[in-house]
Amino acid sequence: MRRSILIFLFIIFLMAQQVSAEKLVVDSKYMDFNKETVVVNVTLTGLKNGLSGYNITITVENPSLADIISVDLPEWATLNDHSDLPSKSVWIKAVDLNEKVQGNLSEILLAKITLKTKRIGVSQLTVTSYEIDDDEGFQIDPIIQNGTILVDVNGNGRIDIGDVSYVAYMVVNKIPQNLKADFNGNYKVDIGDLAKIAYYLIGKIDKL
Ligand SMILES: [Ca+2]
Ligand SMILES: [Ca+2]
Ligand SMILES: [Ca+2]
Repeated sequence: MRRSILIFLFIIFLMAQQVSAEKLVVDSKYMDFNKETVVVNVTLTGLKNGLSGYNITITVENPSLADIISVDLPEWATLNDHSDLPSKSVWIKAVDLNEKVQGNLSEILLAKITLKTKRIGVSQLTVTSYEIDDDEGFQIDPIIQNGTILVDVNGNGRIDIGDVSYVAYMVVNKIPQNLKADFNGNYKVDIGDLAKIAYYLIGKIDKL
């Protein structure tokens, strides 16, 4: 009896830990292919002992889709640096030198990342490494929520039959070619590209 109560309390404890844990969130964004750039926020939620600084790396998993072209840091990040851009990956460092990020905070902006989209498709925007410290010098080990970038024709947030038809029309020259639909990289929109987006739609391939 007593043992089951202990197990029960332990489960409650674990659930409470899960609920109160910090979370590192990379926004997800979708857009139509006429939009050249997109800004993605990277935020940290559920802070308990403030933040002294961070060093995070964000990577575009499908680099043919987009490049990271710039990084904007919030006002609190007086001391900051990032790796050279444009690139498919960027590391960003920031220090809360003036002690603006203190105590209990439900959400704090770490960085705004601007990407330039290159073609139709989908990519994860992944936190590939991180080091984040609170104001007591303890390392924060957040739950990671990676982002997704989706670029399509009709801007409805998914690759669907409308997008496939558009590529089909280009292949048969009913509409002008747009190299943002050149998935196989041979500088023309052809049957290979149509096959690729169609296979993606029906789930035969998992990358576009
Ligand atoms: Ca701080
Ligand atoms: Ca669509
Ligand atoms: Ca092609």
